[in-house]
Amino acid sequence: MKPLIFVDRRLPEDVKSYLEEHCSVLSWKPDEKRDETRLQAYLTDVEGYFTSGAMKVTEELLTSAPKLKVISTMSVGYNHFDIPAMRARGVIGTHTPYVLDDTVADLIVGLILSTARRITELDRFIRQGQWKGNEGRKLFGLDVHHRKLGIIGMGRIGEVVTKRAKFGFDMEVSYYNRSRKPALEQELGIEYKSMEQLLRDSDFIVLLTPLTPETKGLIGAEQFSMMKQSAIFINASRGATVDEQALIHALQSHTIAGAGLDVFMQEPLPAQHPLLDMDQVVMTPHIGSATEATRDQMAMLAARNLVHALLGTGEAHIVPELAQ
Ligand code: 8YV
Repeated sequence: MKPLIFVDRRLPEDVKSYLEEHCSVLSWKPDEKRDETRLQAYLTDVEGYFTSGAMKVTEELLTSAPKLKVISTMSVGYNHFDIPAMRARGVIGTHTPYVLDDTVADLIVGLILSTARRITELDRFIRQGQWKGNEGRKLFGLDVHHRKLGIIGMGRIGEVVTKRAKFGFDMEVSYYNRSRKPALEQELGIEYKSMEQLLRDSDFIVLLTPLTPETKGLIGAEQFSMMKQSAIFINASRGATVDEQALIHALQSHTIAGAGLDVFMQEPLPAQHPLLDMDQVVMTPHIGSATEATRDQMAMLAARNLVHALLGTGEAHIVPELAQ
């Protein structure tokens, strides 16, 4: 008998067919109101759950799904998993590494360039009819090429950002990571620095560390105070890795020059948020991996992870904390 699963995302046809070939699939009905109570009702008898970063896997949700064996998230980040609760129940969690690295790296480069060269701000400037000519130095930005890039959290995405930065923009790249990576230092010609040194030296600081209890609020007032006044801070990890109030203060007080942000404490960003008034901030609505090709690959990988982990028929990308 095929295992019963619940899918709470809309999926491409080929991914749907693949899942239906191996599983009995439940999913939201068109126009059905999606809330916790209904979700928990769907999960009552399922062995597999296909989800994404938007849905928190809580103790309560797990309690409502006593037969659950595998949760497959269509995201590389899995801070929405309650790891201890899943471990206690023997529920496997899988995620989608590798397939989104280049796409996220492209967006990070976009945020660096847009912030340094004020692309979105100056786009607004033209649209608002402010371009009269003879602007003098008013529209000048900061160079990206040959500047210093510091990456905090040197995983796979950090590696591809490094390649773009070094070989595309002749940047000098340094990194800080929990564990040092000597082979990568050799291969890419990058330097390991303490977090403090990296913050003090870098023109562009890119935060890429996953959100864990250890990295929550990793960058706060003290860290911003170490950055150059001309520094640009980029966050493409999770909103909660940064103390957002401290970031707002650092921007308002010109402790740093600007920020490029794809992630926020609260998503969607609430109306009247102080970041909305800052021209030196470029924001995107958590779209790091959001291209059609990459999201399709993530969907198929998440589907394979779910089927493989449920049926034991192949490799599944189990999140490291639950893999042992
Ligand atoms: C996902 C993300 O791309 O992959 C991640 O960790 O940051 C998310 O944006 C999104 O949940 C799509 O499923």
